[in-house]
Amino acid sequence: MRIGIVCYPTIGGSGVVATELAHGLACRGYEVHLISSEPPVRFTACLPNLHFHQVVPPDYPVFRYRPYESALAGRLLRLAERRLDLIHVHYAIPHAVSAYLAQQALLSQQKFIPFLTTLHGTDTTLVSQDPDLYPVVELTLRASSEVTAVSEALSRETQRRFRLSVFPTVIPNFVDTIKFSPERRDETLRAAYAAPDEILIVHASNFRPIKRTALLLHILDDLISIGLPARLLMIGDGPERAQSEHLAHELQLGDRVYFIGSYQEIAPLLAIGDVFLMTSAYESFGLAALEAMACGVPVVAPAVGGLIELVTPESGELYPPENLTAARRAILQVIQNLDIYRKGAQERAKAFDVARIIPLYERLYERVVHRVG
Ligand code: GMT
Repeated sequence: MRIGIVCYPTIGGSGVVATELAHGLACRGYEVHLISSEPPVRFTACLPNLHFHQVVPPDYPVFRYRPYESALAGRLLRLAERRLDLIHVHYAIPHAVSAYLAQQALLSQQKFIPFLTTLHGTDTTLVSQDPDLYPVVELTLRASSEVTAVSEALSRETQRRFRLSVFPTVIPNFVDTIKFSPERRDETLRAAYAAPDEILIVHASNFRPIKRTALLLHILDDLISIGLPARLLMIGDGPERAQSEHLAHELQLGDRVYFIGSYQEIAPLLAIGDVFLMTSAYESFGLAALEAMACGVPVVAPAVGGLIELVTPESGELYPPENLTAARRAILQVIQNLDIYRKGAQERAKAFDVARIIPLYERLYERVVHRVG
């Protein structure tokens, strides 16, 4: 089967899932075409049947914005004419629109190319709430041969908002438990950030407003004020990083917090943590939390969205969103029983191993292609 996978290249779970999926499918022998505006962060080409296609829309003085959707649609059409059996888009906006356009253009040649849409959260819960975008997303979700969501919570929420003929099929995020494992822990690396008797809290995100990164610093401040020798390692970059760094300065956190930016190889950084901390207002799944768990790092996170499905009482603690006292209690609970939670986290992550989840997509592809054929 020849599969076209469309995604964002930027730091963020949807691009990571799409890229790892493309890689996993290529390893299983499929011909995979990964299509994006630039090579996605985790993309490392090394398989002859995994092809990357960069879409660079032309510029012209008349354009205020480059016409990415149209260029992507044209590229999908050209690929579909010769080299694709189906298109799988990650993140509805604008990828599903481009896939739909390519599909319509092919229909005029009496050919049909099915497309699947995987929702990653903010595409249906936030962005598509714009009154201009809503009807377009609705149209493309209805035109998709299959719609998948990365958690039950997202599937329910999408259904509540769009009333599709069936609920989106749930296929959760996944992790390679060989690449992400406690064995990636390097004591020398850890010693660079924390002494053996200190608690190293780790966070990784794209610092978007939805991540509420300021709250992480307030939690750290709170822990220090009760005498806990804690440090915070902030991995990633994004719009609220500068603000967070400023807040850390105002709270006089000094070398208790490190902002280290983005890294392609994140597993060793996650693996040195004692707790993975999140403060998001919403997470459709929480891929970074899953990757930390696979490294044997328990998660403390707000009880929102897909995090409620991911974090079990054995693998971490959930707290009511924005309740910082509850977050502090949750961290203390975890660090007092660290060995038990470590094992629980690693065990829980195995349920989402790449080897279990990719076959769910394969089955879906088979169903779609046979329906067409
Ligand atoms: O979290 C982000 O801002 C990035 C976003 C994305 O679309 O790349 O992540 C979303 O998709 C991930 C992969 O499915 C999920 O693990 C994240 O929970 C989800 N983020 C949100 O829902 C905020």
